[in-house]
Amino acid sequence: MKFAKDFLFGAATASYQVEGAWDQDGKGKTNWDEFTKIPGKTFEGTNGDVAIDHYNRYQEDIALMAEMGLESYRFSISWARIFPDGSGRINQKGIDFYNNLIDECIKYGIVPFVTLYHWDLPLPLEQQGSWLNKNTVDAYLEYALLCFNAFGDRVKHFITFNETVVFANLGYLAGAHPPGIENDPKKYFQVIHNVFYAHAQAVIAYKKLNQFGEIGLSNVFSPAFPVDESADNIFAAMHANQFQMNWFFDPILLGHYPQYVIDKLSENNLLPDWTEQELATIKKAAPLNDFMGLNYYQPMRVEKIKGEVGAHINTLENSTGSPGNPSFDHVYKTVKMDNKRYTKWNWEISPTAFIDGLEMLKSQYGQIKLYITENGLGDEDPIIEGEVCDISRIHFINDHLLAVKEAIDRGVHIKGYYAWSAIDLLSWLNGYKKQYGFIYVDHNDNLKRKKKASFYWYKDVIASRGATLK
Ligand code: BGP
Repeated sequence: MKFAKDFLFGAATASYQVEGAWDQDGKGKTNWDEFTKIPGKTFEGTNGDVAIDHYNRYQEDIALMAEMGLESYRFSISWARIFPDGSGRINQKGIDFYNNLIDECIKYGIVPFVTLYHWDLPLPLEQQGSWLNKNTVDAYLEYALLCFNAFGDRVKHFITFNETVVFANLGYLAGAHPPGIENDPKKYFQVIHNVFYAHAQAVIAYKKLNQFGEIGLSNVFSPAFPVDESADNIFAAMHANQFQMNWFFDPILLGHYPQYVIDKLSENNLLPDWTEQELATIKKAAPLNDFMGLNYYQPMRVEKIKGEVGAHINTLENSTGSPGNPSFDHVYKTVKMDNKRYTKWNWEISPTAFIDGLEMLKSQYGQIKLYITENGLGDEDPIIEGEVCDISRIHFINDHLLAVKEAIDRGVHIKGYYAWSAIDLLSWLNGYKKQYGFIYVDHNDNLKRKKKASFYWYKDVIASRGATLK
């Protein structure tokens, strides 16, 4: 039971969730710097002003990752460190920071896996309409090109965007992320299209540079399954997969949007404003896209709505993923089931659904190259006699890594696994009490780092290439 030598064992973070230093060395403000200051938007008003101060402590953090044997570190670049105004003026100190971070990884033989956009948008762009404004697409291309040119000699894996569905959904349907707009499906679909157009242009631009690296995008992977085998619920799952999966995977991998969703959107006057040239660019980029990143936490169990739609639950704890809400078009709702296991935040734990979903993906898209770019357990870790005993996390990652291996054995082409997260960090809406890391950060003691039980466990998994998984 060993993973291939070129399979990457990694772990991930994102700039806003770890860096802190929100105004240090010329960084511009971002949408999240503002949004988290609005009362009631985050758990106890937590924000990333300091986060875990990775900006100033990255050397210590990378040394710990190296000690764990991490083969690859997925992190994101904060656009506003490099372009404080979103475009135009360049802040050299921002470039220096990422050069140092990349060099530090390479010093230990850790492969840097870089996300260009993990939700923190320079504030001036947010104020000018965010992803609804096509100028943001142009600014993104300028930023992406700078990153390719500045870092592409050492970075051979670029992710253009992280989880479009999440920032579009929470930003324009649930109102829980910036810009905090509720129930506006027209804008929601427009944002997604603009982001995919930006992705396509970035992929084409990257390939022109001949840097001989890989480029792709990370999507949420939350395959939908019917709660039972009734025809209504099988239909509900098909509908959910079309809107939540195909709408996000088809344009990247096949170069066009799924006809089923296009038809539904045009019936309801919700089609994005797109041009033939934009659609042609998306088509042209698809075969150049090297991989798809999958962020898998849980599947969806869905049921067709009959009669009463029911209220939309929008608490901080559940707006990021626990079941119970109707789809925006009121066709189906996600359901918490009695016979399934859930985390403390009501996210289902299901390695089996992971395998089934991967099979589903293979049957639709063939043997595309995949990386699991996020997977992990959000928990409040027990501390016993001073030791962080995150045994539940060990079980979670163990079982999901076994699922990855099983999928590989069944012919799914997976080249790496990134646990979320390398180190405890800020959960966007749920503060610091929702932990994911292999390394604990003590917020009562000067952000001191401490290795958890899972740190030693993952170290053994990596060293044995998975042979120690049970
Ligand atoms: C993903 C995001 C990550 C991370 C993770 C856990 O959607 O890409 O940035 O936050 O979810 O989410 P949460 O912190 O809400 O538990």
